[in-house]
Amino acid sequence: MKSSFQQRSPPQPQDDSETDEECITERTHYPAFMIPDLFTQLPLVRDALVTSTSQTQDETVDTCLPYLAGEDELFMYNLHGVPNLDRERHIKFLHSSLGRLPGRFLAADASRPWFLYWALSALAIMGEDVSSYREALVDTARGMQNETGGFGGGGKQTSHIATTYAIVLALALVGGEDAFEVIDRKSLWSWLCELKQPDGGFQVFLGGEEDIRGAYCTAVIIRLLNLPLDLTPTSPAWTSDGTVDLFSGVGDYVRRCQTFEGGISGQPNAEAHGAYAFCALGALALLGDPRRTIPRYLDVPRLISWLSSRQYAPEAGFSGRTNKLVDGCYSHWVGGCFPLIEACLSSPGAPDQAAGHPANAVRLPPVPESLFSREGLIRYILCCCQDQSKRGGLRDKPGKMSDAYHSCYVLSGLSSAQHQWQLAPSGTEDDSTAATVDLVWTVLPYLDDVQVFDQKNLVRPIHPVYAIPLHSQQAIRSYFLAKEGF
Ligand code: FPP
Ligand code: K
Ligand code: ZN
Repeated sequence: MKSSFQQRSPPQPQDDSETDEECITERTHYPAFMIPDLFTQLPLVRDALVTSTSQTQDETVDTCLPYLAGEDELFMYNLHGVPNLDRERHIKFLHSSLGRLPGRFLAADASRPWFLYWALSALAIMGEDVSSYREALVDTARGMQNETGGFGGGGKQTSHIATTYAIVLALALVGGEDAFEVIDRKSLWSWLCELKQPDGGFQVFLGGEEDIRGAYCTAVIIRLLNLPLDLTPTSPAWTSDGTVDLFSGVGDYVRRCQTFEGGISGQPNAEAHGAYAFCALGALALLGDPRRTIPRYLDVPRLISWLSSRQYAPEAGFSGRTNKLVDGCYSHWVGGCFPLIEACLSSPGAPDQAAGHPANAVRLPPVPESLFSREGLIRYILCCCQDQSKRGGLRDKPGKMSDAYHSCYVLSGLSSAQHQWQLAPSGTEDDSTAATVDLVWTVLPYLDDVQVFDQKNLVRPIHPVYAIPLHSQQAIRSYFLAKEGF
């Protein structure tokens, strides 16, 4: 891949006036030099059957190619054919998304905690200090909390695991005691116990559907807030012998969500989707040392095969499921699975995987290099996912409007592509101890690849499990670890 470049030389100046400094700085783009053919040409082997699926796929390639080939008029491309991350515009877009929103957002009222997390997270990834939002967020979050535990989208709205997860992450992002103390941990814990089901999974709200989002969001909340794992006697999963806790059966629930394709579905016996792959890995990584829990419950080689199939050429971004289109948000949901898997496979002291899933009876080899094309994902993100107009923000693909959701997950994916995480050797075999929960994660910029972006485009690392910066995760967890009782 690296040897095959499209050799395009910059145009030679026609006369003297073309060479003066001013003319060059005014030019809106440079011809791309070093773009591997992989990202500018259709795949060599193509299925001849034309269907509506293949047609929309071809249209998507047509839409993306000019951006990937360095031909968009509004971008300034570097010699690799990659534009800069337009931080200034994205930051402006995200700050204004945290202000008053126009009336058409009324329909999204129940998702207000999400909008807060998405915008704050995107800003934090770009290095912005979001603590100035603390006071406003504390006020807003108070009004979203229900006495019965959990947070809804706003005053008097039903508590939902996803909005609770989003607001907890948002509070972690702004940080500080005032933000942490908003959360009524005792009622939150008893509400989670009500959501816990006898089959190991969680309902997403009382009486609502049970899916893998419930397992991941609950695990994140429990760990960040250092909640007890004990069940209340009124929990649907409670047993009198005291053997069942909030984490019992979660691993088996996740196992039942792995499909024949190798990917993960939202519930057992449904279609594999990238968003749920991230939830599955995240949930398992929070049960204990992910080097043991992931291979114990998942067929890792098949999962890696499915995850890898989500990255397309020439677009180089990820799709969420088989036969669907690339979309910037899967840079996180799918792309974000790789740093965690890579860390599990390559960190020194990784335990013998042969003890895990039967399919792993053959030990997985250590990963010598990236399990996905980081270069490709970075190209898709910087070339195709930036709104290059005044509006700013990041998007699904060219032709789509930018929004806070895509800004958050495109930037999270960029962070995953630019970094490499490692887990310190773990000394204990007991998954339930705090020692395995507080594993030591370290991160470095990813260096073993051709770096197609300029150094100033490096964004902040985000934690491969909690999807917030490491220091924010550590601050909230250590705050609640230091607390006795509720
Ligand atoms: C399909 O959308 C999308 C899904 C089936 C799952 C969406 C779920 C999430 C993005 C997040 C879940 C995680 C948490 C932590 C709450 P589509 O049909 O519009 O898109 P597609 O064509 O790309 O599949
Ligand atoms: K989509
Ligand atoms: Zn999307």
